[in-house]
Amino acid sequence: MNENTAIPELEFDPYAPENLLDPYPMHEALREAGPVVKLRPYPSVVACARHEQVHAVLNDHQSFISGAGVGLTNFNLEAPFRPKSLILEADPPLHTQTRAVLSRILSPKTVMQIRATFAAEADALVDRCVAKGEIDGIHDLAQPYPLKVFPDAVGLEADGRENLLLYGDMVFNSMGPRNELLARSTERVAPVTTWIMEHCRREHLRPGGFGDQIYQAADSGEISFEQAPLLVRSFLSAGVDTTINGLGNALYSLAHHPEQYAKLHADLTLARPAFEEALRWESTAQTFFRTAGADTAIAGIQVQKETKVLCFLAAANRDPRKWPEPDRYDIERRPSGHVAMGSGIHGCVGQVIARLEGEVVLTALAKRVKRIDVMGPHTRRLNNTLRALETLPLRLVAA
Ligand code: OVM
Repeated sequence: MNENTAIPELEFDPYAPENLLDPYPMHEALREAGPVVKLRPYPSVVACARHEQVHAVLNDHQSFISGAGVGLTNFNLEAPFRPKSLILEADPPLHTQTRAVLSRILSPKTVMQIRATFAAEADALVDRCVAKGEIDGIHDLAQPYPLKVFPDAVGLEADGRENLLLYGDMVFNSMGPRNELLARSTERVAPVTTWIMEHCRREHLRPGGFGDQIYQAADSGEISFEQAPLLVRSFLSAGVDTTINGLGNALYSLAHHPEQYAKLHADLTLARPAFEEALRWESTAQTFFRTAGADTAIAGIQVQKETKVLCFLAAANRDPRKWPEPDRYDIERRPSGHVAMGSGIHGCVGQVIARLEGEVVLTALAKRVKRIDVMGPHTRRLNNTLRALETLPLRLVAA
């Protein structure tokens, strides 16, 4: 008897454009079908969409490894599209060493040091947006802010930063299937990768910045000099597209919930919770995979070694088993336990920086703007992993 006959199989392709545009009906169907489901278009994958199982998989890094990649491709069976990340696509003990270095650089103490600069940049940018009145929430705010403050903090020169956008798009598309989206974003893979790897070298990094601090860890022997540029690459891969879309999704959430924005405008201490709730409600990273490192089980269902396990973070974040009225964007909900930044040993290492960016941008906005009007339809940039907006026409009504 094949025990896997018990697993419901659904027809959904999570990477089909209609499901990327509006994933929520699919998420509900996947959650309701069972704790573990199969997807007809991806026969070698098992998927979890309920909070309990997504959380359990992410918190069992021994059974569900990252070293075989956190996308659809199993790197034990197929070559990765780039040398593996030393933190994202690694398991202990390697992961433990590299994570220690990055988490020290991206620490709460660092936040104290950069907070004033990050807040001043947010104030200046939001001032310019308010002066314009009508803006594109993505191109005028959500995109330029992280593209300025984070590479500045890493210590990257100003020229060529558009490469970071192209690279992020590519990295997050590469975690899905080899579809049209991946093909289009990899058309320019060679020059973009060359630019990125060149800018991971110490001579391109401002002394004292986050990038240089990785090389300081090599100076002290904590990591090797061969590892340093690949760890800088992790900053450049994960630090920009994620926060751009986190901010974009937060603007979208607030613009479409004027009563929630009014609460934020009246009480600036809601800036952080409003950003957090946007992460739950519109999860920037919709999906991550793990790989069964040995024969194991999820919710009592057998999962064979090397099976890819698709975790629907965004579905877990709207699981009614976990959240009352999950489809409501409610900035007074304290959504602790959401998995938008993962969970367990691989949980977002840059989370304190991401939350700082969210807090200072929403605070700057709420201070100056009494109402946000939606001026027309938004458009989406489809990506195999990210929930991303292309345009978000808004009017900012000054307070
Ligand atoms: C990395 C990396 C790339 C993309 C995402 C990510 C969400 C990490 O290169 O380490 O974390």
